[in-house]
Amino acid sequence: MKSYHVAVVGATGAVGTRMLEQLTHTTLPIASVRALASKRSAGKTVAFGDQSLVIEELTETSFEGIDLALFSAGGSVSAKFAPYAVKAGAVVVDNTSFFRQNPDVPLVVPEVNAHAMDQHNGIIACPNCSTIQMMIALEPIRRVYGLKRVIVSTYQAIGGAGNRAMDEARQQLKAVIDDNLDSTALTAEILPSAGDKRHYPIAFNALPQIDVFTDNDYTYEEMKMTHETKKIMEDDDIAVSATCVRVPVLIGHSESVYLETEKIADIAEVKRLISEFPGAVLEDDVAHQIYPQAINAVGKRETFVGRIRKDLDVENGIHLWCVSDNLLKGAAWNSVQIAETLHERDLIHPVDQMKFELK
Ligand code: NAP
Ligand code: 12T
Repeated sequence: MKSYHVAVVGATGAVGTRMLEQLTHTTLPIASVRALASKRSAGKTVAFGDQSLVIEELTETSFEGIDLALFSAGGSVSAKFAPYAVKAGAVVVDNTSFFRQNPDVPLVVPEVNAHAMDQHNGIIACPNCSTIQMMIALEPIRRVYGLKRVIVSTYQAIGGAGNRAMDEARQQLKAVIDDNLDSTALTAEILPSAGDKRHYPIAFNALPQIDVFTDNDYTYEEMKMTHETKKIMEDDDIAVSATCVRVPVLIGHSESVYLETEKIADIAEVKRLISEFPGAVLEDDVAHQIYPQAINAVGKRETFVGRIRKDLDVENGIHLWCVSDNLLKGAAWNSVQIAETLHERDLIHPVDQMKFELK
């Protein structure tokens, strides 16, 4: 059987370390793993199961002999280096937002649209964490009842913003508790968005900004949910408006989702459809106070769905709550699952024609 030489770009990061961990529990036949990161980390080691991998600095020539490259080192790193990986004959699974809206790049949640990969051009994009878990909750409903409209509010974990954001949050939380500081007295350097001008404390706070603002007063994170839903579900008519909020949770995104179906849905049937959908787990038994919670999703590959109920006024309106480990299904596991699916479909091979420009 074929086995693959795999590279992980951003191997020291919050997502990259989990990619390596997911690769130790994969059906993908692996011949070797190369850990790549910036110059800062070169020569250090990262764990891969009980092995330890020496980190190499990412360069234009890092992909010689590589069949599959998982990228999670930021959009600018993917923009520059993913084309070099494709040129070297690798298939890239990119976890950044850089290629997601490129018409030559499939945007994939394997349970929903694995077929989109069949005609790939060497790069497959992994969607945004908040979009992925919402797709798992909505696709079983959409397939039977159709989907017209979604209004979502997220309660997003700090881990999505990387290791430095998690360190900052831990320090702030500790300072409030141990030193009796008021949250407004804390200093912040990273959140809400490392790339923006002002920074605010997350400890005991809720920040209605993830990523930077676009010119329509929504943030990029919110607009990613809008655009990515349409692309994954292959339907530009689905209306999606999002409000993305960072909360003081380290790992595990939660979302309150309101949706309107085309046909009027039966709630008991919706629960059954979700419970049977791959990657989804129904946790909905309010009589026994059973519903998805972020703390229970940490370390799991599934998306947990509950609090499913009819809108009080709109006949085709449904509310639900969904939770997933944003660093696993939201990033590392969805990327490794894309790789497993590529292998199952025999799609891990060099491309005939280069569609991406080398910079
Ligand atoms: P992180 O913890 O800050 O890790 C960043 C990683 O990128 C580190 O391994 C870092 O290496 C590496 N890196 C940074 N600059 C580099 C360069 N110039 N060349 C090579 N490697 C470089 O961040 P993270 O949370 O893992 O996220 C990484 C990226 O994944 C994000 O920027 C985002 O684009 C994407 N992401 C996507 C999702 C999603 O929703 N699908 C979720 C989270 C993150 P050093 O240790 O050497 O600095
Ligand atoms: N700003 O991959 O900060 O588009 O939680 C994922 C997570 C961007 C992305 C975050 C972000 C992405 C975050």
